[in-house]
Amino acid sequence: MSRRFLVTSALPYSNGRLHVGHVAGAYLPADIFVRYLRSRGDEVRFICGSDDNGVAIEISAQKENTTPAELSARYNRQQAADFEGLGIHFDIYGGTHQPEFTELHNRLSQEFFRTIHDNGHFVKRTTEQLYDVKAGRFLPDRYVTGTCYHKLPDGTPCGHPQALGDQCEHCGNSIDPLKLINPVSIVTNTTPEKRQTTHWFLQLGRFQGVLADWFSLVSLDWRPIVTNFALGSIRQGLPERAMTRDLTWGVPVPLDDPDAKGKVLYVWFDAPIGYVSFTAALCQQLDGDWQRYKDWWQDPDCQIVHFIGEDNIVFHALIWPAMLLGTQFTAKEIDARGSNYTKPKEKGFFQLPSNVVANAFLNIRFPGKEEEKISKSRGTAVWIEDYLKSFDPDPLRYYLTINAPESQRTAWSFDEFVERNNSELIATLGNFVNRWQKIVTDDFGRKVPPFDRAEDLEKQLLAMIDALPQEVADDIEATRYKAALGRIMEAFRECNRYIDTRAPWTSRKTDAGLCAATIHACIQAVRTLGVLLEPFLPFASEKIRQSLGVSGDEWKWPQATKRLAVGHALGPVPEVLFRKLDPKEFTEGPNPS
Ligand code: B3M
Ligand code: ZN
Repeated sequence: MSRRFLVTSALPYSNGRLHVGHVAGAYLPADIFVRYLRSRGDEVRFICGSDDNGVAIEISAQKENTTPAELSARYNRQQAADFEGLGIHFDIYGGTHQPEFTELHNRLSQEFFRTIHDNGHFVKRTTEQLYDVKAGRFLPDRYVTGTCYHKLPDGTPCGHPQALGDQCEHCGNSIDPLKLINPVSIVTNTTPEKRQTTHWFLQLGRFQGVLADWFSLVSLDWRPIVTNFALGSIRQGLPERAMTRDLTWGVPVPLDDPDAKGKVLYVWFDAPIGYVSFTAALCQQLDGDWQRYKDWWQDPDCQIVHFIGEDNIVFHALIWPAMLLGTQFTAKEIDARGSNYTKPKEKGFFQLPSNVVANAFLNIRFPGKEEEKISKSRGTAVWIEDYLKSFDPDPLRYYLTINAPESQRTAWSFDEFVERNNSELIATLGNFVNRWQKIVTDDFGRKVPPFDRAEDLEKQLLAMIDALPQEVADDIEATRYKAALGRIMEAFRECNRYIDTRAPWTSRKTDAGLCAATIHACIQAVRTLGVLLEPFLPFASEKIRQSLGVSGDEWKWPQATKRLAVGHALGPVPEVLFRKLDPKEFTEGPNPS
């Protein structure tokens, strides 16, 4: 039975290049999931694009002495190329302020804002904000840094000296810039003063009960890193949050109100709507009707899955669901529900996500150094653009999956990357695919040999292989990508032990029938494993497919255990699947962007 999925990856800010930490967090796991769904025959739309609005882009443009439009167009193109190079194929790569997308994006974002506004979920408030006298402007969130005022779970102060005006990277809490200790304007490096300005505040507290009830329904299937954070925040109480900003770069506030003049939507208000507006743009391309986005977003039969990094949990698991509920219900209706969530059964309402899959951060370890955080400014990163100049995508996909920060931080280590490439991809996986190639060519003319002489050992091997597609699928469905790939690699180890035992290079002279059955079993094992590898290592999987002479249509999950018939003509001996790496290739140290 085919299912329908809308899968999104967090929209990268278009003010920087992508590094391995981004890829490990929100993009590679999503690509694995999408490739798996497609292989199964499910219907999927895979959506991404750049997050172009907001302060971060404005600040970077100022630093690079250019305009936000130029800066974001440049990085948007670079990011799209990086993803393609890694084999991460989105159905659309939009951008919230790219010329082809702005009109639809602004229209949908403004519609969201107006609907939520008319449903009574905002309170308009004049409050004090930090104002940079020297620059003559208000300082929204990210224009301010200072010392974090939050407490850590053990009750001690966080005290992180470089907390940003919207979020503290150390304790993960969101920040009210007015509460920062010793605030500093990043525009002029001066101490800002407080002045009055008017904004629209989303009343998140109103949604607490409904959100908690929703979590009690879904959270069993979600990663604890997400549910623990979300439920913890709900327990503490969700504070109201301003959804407008004193900025010019962004989506204009769509209200006929003099106080709205010169203001834009908060970037975290319009960014998740980018998922919707890019879906609409894709529907325009595919169906000639952008309104068809509703088939994906407002249909209870479609599952929406967001892939994100751990710092985005609050936005995807709490604020975004509150926004979605706010388009459907008035404030009174939410109040009347108390803490009772029911999934709408009929079409026409925005669906809450079926899953929000977050990964922890990836740290980095340079040879001979301590593990440290990936940092753009310190240059402690592996940039995708640089990586792809010298290396193939599959080894990176492999390492970032087998070492994925699924439940806690892990680190990219150069030595381990090389070691795993050489001992796992080459010595285990590639080796098994290659070991019997010469025999099948020389003795069997590259045709699948007979299986008549098979004994228990062959049957056991293939029984193990036959059970794999379901086991790997169960892991993938439960967002355990690392375990899924680990299982496939364990099967390759088992296959190597099998062929060691059978030693067809000997039996070809002593027992041609058993040799034939051995090679037959190896071919069928690789046929199955090759299909299961596709979501993880699509490039190697494709080479394996060609070497087996199997068509693309037959290279799908449901056919994974369909045997290749005796006499089936294999394709040519596969090209080298993985190149041996030398640790010396990675002697370089930090490389600032
Ligand atoms: N632009 C990525 C980040 O926080 C942020 C994601 C938006 S997803 C709607 O680094
Ligand atoms: Zn903090």
